Amino acid sequence: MAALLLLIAGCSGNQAALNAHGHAAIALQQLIIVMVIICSVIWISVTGFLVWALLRRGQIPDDSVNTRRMTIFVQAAATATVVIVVALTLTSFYTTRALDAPGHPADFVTVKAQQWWWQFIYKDQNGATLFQTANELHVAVGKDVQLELESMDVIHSFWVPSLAGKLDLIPGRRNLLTLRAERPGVYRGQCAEFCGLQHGHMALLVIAQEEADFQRWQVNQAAAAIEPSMQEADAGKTVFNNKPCAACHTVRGTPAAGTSGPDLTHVGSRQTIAAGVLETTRGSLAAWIADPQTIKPGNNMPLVPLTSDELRQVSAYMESLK
Ligand code: HEC
Ligand SMILES: [Cu+2]
Repeated sequence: MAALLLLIAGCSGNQAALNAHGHAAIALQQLIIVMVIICSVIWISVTGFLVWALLRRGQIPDDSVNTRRMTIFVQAAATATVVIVVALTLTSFYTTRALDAPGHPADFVTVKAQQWWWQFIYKDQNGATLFQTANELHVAVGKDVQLELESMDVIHSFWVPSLAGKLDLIPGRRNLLTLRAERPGVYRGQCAEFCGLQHGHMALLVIAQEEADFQRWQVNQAAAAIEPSMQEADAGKTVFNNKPCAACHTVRGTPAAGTSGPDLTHVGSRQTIAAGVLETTRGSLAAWIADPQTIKPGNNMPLVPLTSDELRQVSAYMESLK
């Protein structure tokens, strides 16, 4: 009983296929429920017959009437099996096919998975890049967003269970997934295909916002980084650009234009850093920059030696990039 309760408890929260808030996830949830109900009914009846047969063992005369009844029963059961299997197959086929049908996407995002973080490139209708961000996808409630899934290295899998089904990101291929959140909220996702050491630390958040909030967010993300107003953060900007940081990271509006790490133009506005490993705070930024390899062993950001003053300044700068 306790185990059952634990299992059911796992079906709530913001990362659960049975707590669906996206059109695709809702369709899949209905499919799961139909399958579970039908299979449960079958399992219970088969077990019931088995128990009945065991209890009545030796009590039913082996005469021609019973043999005929048995034949009819077996034929009926075989027919029912075929009908149910075909019906379930068709239901499953048409449900998943409906999810693949091209909708009328309002927004377009290219998702580039890499060990071990998610790059999100927002594009306009014509495929021109608007801006990019990392590990945090914002969408407008009720609008279809077309995700173009690509991988920079190995196979990853994009799965936000409360919003949609799972789809792989495969090197050299382009997979399309349409996402539509029906309710505002923060939905968690996770890479769902083992992709190396830090696969377990490759999470993402989908933040579904009302249209006006989403527009405001987009305008802010598309803008260049704000100039630090505090002296400490300004000193941090200099440190950032003089150290190897700028070779890997872009901060739009500054000389930093590296592309191998996440775009940091608005890193301070994101809820988490390092693909969901730490909540974004001044302290966690400092901890990450001081020693990324202890926090996420094997990840592609090396330890860059800094003095304690430089660390303080550079983390103030990162935090200021809202
Ligand atoms: C060799 C390239 C490289 C260098 C040099 C580098 N980084 Fe990174 N950085 C990365 C990569 C790759 C990640 C993503 C790691 C992950 O989540 O797996 C990252 C992540 C980050 C993040 C978290 C971003 C997010 O949204 O999750 C911050 C902040 C950051 N780096 C700041 C810095 C600072 C400050 C420096 C210089 C002291 C620096 N980085 C040097 C490659 C680099
Ligand atoms: Cu993975």
